[in-house]
Amino acid sequence: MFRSLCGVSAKAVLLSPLALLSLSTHPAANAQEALPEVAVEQTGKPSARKKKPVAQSSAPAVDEPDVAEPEGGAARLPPVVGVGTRGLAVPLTTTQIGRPEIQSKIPNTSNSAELLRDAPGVSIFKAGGVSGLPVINGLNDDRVKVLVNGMVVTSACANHMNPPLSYADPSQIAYVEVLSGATPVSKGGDSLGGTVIVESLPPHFTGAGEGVHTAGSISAFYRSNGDGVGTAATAHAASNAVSVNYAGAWTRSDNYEDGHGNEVLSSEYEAQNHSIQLAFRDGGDMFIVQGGVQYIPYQAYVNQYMDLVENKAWFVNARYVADLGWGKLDARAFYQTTRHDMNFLDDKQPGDMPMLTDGEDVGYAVKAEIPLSGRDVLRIGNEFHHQGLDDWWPPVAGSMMMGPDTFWNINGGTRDRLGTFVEWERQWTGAWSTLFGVRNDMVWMDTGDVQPYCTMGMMCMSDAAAAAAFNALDRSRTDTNFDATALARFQPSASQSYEAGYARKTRSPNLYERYVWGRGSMAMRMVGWFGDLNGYVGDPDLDPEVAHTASLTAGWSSGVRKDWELKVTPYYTYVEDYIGVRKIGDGGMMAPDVVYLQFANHDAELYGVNVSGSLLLADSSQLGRFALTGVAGYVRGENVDTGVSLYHMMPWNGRIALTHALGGWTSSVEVYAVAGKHNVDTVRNEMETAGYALLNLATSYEWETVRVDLGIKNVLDTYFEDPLAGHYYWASPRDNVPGEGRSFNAGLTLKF
Ligand SMILES: [Cu+2]
Repeated sequence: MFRSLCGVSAKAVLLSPLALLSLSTHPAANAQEALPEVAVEQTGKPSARKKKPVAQSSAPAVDEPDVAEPEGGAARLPPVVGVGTRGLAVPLTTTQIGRPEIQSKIPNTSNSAELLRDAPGVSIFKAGGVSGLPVINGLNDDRVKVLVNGMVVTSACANHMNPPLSYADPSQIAYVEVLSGATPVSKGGDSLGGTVIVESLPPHFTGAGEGVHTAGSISAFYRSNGDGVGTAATAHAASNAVSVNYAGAWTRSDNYEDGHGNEVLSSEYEAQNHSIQLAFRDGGDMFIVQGGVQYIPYQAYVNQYMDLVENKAWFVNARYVADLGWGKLDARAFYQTTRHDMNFLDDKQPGDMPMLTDGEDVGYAVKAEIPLSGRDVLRIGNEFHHQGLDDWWPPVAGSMMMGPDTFWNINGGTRDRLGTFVEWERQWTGAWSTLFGVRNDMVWMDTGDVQPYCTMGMMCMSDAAAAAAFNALDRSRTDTNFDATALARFQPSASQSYEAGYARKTRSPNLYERYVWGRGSMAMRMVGWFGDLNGYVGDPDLDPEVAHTASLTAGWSSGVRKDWELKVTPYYTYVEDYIGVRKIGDGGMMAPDVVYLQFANHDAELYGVNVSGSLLLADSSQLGRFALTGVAGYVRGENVDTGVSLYHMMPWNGRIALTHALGGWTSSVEVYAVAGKHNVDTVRNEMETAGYALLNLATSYEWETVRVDLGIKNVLDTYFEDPLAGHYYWASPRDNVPGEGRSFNAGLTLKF
């Protein structure tokens, strides 16, 4: 019998459909209740409960409450339980997304960032088909800490075409945790907005005396819009002590059509990811080593001058999790290297302009969780991350501008960070708990001499002068950054919880923000991950940005059963030295829409509110469970120095879904609505967008060995422009990128 790759997915199906579909969990609501039992299960010991066949689980889990698993249980915990998975290390603002929800999204998207979209406060900067950039509470991209299996991976591209989440296909992901606002220092560092933790399909071990077990799955999907297809496969073998997992995925899509039936050029892509995981268990200890490769032969960019024409990467990642007498130890080490090639795909323009990047990320993290008493937990940790980057543009034969020399955009750039934290959590009474943490991150950055395409003649003057000035500088920089977090939670009953938090968080500039130097119009337009088609230059004297965030979360529910839930989180963030831009020129007659910008420190403030909730409408053994779930958010961000709106602030947006679940059958009718975007960054010529609403339908049925997903996205084929999609390369005069029109999506998964 197939018992699921990991136990997590089978267990998850036993959960209440309401919990499955609700994205507004507060996982640690019963922090004082026992969690260790779950932890043991998660480290691989299958429990008798999990053997219950999926198809027979017609009785919702809500009717059989499980005290060991507060609100959602196994699927709501990381597949491998390490440090920081309980109590205030999981603040009330956390959204945990389990395998069932992820699985239902696979037919709809190949972009793992889209998996986060339903979490309160999250929106996505549109990039290529698999490379969206997450935003949490208005703070985007590098300001969000993204950990894929604990690895810190940095975009190795001047357009951030290969952000961390682009290295994992949705089909390979088992668990996502999104922390917004005031995050514990144990999960922070070198970020401002929040933390995204993504974990792949976990190891699974057999019980004593069960012998060797094997399992696997193959799946395929089709999307009518863009003729998108994909396949994924998993294979698994396990004994009592050893687990081997393979997970691979391949996907491709042509350009999609908008709601008017027009093809949106430069939106095609193809990608494949493969990984192998080997895990060994000995009692409560586990050692996991994972290796993987990625190959993207092409990914077009609708809002950039360049396209990705090849991205090749591989990684090795090792982790050791141990339950020692004095506490829990969680240690990781990783290496990833990426070769990234940009040029023009057929859509964009003829000709040739190769731009190459070599990036590497190396690091370790050692964290420990030590129970000091029945009430106190101490978490300490030390981590190191090294980023190395070369970014160079070979000369183009016969070109006046692009030659005769190689353009060195970043030559031997390095960014090394050593982080150390200590965090103390105390359960004062049954209702009150607090968490205090401080951390230091030392950041050292440097880079080598640069070179323009040419040094003689009119065409070369700006870049040649800029290179000479840059090479004359002392470019090494050291930042001493301090973060602090304080959280207090008050939970007087199962139906009420309140949490107040303050966090000071610091991010040092990335290598591009500090060290990109070209002043020629072409060189500048090659830099920027904003999708605005403007040109950017760095500033070695940029200071780190420091955010002070205060937030309050109030959650109410009907009690343990959660027949209804409501959670509201208002927040305010003041950012000292926010890395924004100042205008240094424009495109003039030649390119009237383009502005040239230099990264610059300003003060900024952001504030907003996130709301989420669910409501059980009906629950009958014949008709199943009907529920409403909803999420809404608003953010406003402003440059305090100038009063101008920050770039890409998501206007009021929300989704409400009517869900139904009966046995293995789940369905939803969803309306997603976005208000018009009228607060725009006028310095960048950001354009306004109109409000819109989209209707989405989805249904799925899961038998023991077969799962079918059917859905229609944008049922009414509505034309819309996503407020964070940026500017359409093809539009003249300048315009927004059109969103995807209707798509019929289907997916099939076979398990064996
Ligand atoms: Cu690129």
